[in-house]
Amino acid sequence: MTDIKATLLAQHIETPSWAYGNSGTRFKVFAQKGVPRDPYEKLADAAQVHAHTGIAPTVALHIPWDKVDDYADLARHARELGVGIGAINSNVFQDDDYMLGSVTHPAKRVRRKATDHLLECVDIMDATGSDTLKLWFSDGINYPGQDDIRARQDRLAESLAEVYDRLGEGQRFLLEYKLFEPAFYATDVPDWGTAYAHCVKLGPKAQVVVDTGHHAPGTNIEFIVAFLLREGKLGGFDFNSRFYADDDLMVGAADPFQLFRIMYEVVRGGGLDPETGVAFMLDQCHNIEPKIPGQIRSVMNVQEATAKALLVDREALAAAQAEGDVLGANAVFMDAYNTDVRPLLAELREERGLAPDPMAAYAKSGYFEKIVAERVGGQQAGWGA
Ligand code: RM4
Ligand code: MN
Repeated sequence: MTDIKATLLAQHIETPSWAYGNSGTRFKVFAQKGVPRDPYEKLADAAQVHAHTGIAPTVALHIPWDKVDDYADLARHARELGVGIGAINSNVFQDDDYMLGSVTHPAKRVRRKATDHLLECVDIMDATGSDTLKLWFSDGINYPGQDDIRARQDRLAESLAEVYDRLGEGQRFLLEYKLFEPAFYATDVPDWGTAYAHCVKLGPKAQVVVDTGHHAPGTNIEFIVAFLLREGKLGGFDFNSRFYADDDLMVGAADPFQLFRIMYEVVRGGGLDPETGVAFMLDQCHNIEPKIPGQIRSVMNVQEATAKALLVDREALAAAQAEGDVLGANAVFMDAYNTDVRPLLAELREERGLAPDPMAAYAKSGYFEKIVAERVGGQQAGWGA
């Protein structure tokens, strides 16, 4: 048990700055009270999640949503709040120039502009001390024949190579894939195989990031996780959950069993070992629920799934597997999943001087009332703000 507790304490879950801003669907964005007006206020909210869970010490930024004049100052502000800057997320999907793609666009000028943005993100990593760049491309085509699928791969490879070469010592990029949306016919990085192939060609500083909402329904995500970890190519996760498409709901809300199965493969593959460098990031939007508690709940969901995965009796499982004991092996697995780990986690928090129930502690803290009173006027942050 002490081993399990130590491992759980060492796990870091990164929250995304954009989760604290307003978000919505293409039908409506509902503004909420107390929402941050700038990146400094987003970091303050993220620090609350860390203060109550004890395991969310870094915050991912999204550029240009989190553009500031002085990134070193933003990083200093984060440190003062007790958190650090995590992955820098590039954004080459919200400029009019990118209608037909960014790094895969048929026009050289647009590709240059997109690649320059990615390079600028590496500059921001230098300024903030971030070691991870996350690349997601909305690039793709809507109609058969619209552009040359193969040429678009060439353009992608060229841009990735330029960014790769710019990475400094101790820096890496994570390439994210997504099956569809906004492109509806052929996405340029639609699956883990495409991302993996580009990363293998580039070298050790390029790894794949698995956004759990970016697959076709029914995809066995834990298989992908096991495979990538085995190859040393699992850079991290963008956790969220989905019922239908890329719903960006709270991780573990739609399918806690799937999250457990994913975390088991992480444990099995040594992915909790900090040296493996797997980043556990959230990529979510809280469209109708309050944002800070939404993040706290999500961090807790990942922690619960991790605890259950750590409880799998690996020896008993291996023995049953070796004997071909199908039902026995499955029973060992399900035993761990069916264990209520909430008392263990409450105990762990108390040992660390935290409240046993982070949700209740946040609600009691008065922070929400404070930001609602203080954050009047100005422009609330949201996608694009
Ligand atoms: C994309 C992708 C990226 C995230 C943006 C907000 O769908 O998941 O990781 O940065 O959304
Ligand atoms: Mn993502």
